[in-house]
Amino acid sequence: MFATRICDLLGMEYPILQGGMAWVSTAELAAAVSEAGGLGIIACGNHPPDFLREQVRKAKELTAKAFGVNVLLLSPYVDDIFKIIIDEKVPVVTTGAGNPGKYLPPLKEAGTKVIPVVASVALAKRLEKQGVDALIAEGMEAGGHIGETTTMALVPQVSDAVQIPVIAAGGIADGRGLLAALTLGAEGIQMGTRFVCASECTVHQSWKEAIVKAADRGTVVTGRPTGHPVRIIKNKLARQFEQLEKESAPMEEYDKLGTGRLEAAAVDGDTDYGSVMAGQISGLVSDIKPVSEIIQQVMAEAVEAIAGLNKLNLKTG
Ligand code: TUI
Repeated sequence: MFATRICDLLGMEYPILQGGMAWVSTAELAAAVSEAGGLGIIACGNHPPDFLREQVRKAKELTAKAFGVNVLLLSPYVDDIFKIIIDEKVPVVTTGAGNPGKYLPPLKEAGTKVIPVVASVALAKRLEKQGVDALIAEGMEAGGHIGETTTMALVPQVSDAVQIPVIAAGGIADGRGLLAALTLGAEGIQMGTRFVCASECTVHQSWKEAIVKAADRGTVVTGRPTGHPVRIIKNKLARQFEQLEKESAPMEEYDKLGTGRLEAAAVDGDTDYGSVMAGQISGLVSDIKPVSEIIQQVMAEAVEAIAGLNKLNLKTG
């Protein structure tokens, strides 16, 4: 059921990727997702290269299945990170927050599948020409660093513009979202927020609880004037960012306010002044449970959603 080109490409049972979230997507979570039939992804964030090597080796101990690594293209260590990915023969790479074009030749040479996150049709077309294997079209409903277009508008436009498989991301946390994404032309989904609230996720419990508590308007976009908008849970830090915008504060003030805040949320559980990144779909996430249960539930809900559509008697013939 739902076996798309993405499943063949990445050797997965279900067309479900786990988002590569800095400070959240560790080897434990990634291995659990791959073991459960999806594709788990370790995030590099701004961590030094040794962190990645250790995480990749840990994931290899925890699962024999394929997993991926997400590279934040803004990282100061990006060149060394790609060297480790090639050296450790990581099978799949996703990239975020930029254009990975110049890194493609060595990755392709090494046989690594490359799946960049895009927030626009223009970048999607350029990257297809440059030979990437698939694309993740991520809407602004997502948590963390985001583009400007919604998933509903972006996914069909990217899907029409390229031949390679497209994975939808941003605002998806259940089987209805999976079915909707397939309807829009995607061949798989990536979920971030839903997997933060997995038992195997090593992030501080307070971050998970903040998502469970959040309602539909529980997140806000911070840092727009810096050119790097980031969606987080509405908290005291979010209000401080809002104040900077009101004062038209200089860019250095944003950097000063943001430094160390992601670590504070992930490690110390500071949900007041931490950068608790989460998507708009937080309001739909109401429990913390094992990865295998999340994936099985999403697949069952997608089947139910088809039955629901059939009840509408949509047949045109
Ligand atoms: O990368 C993400 N989400 C992230 S990265 C992150 S760590 C961070 N912390 C503080 C500030 C900034 C980052 C937290 N969340 N998602 C993938 C993503 N990529 N979303 C949007 C984009 C994107 C945006 C523009 C991809 C390409 C792009 O193109 C730029 C270009 O050169 O055309």
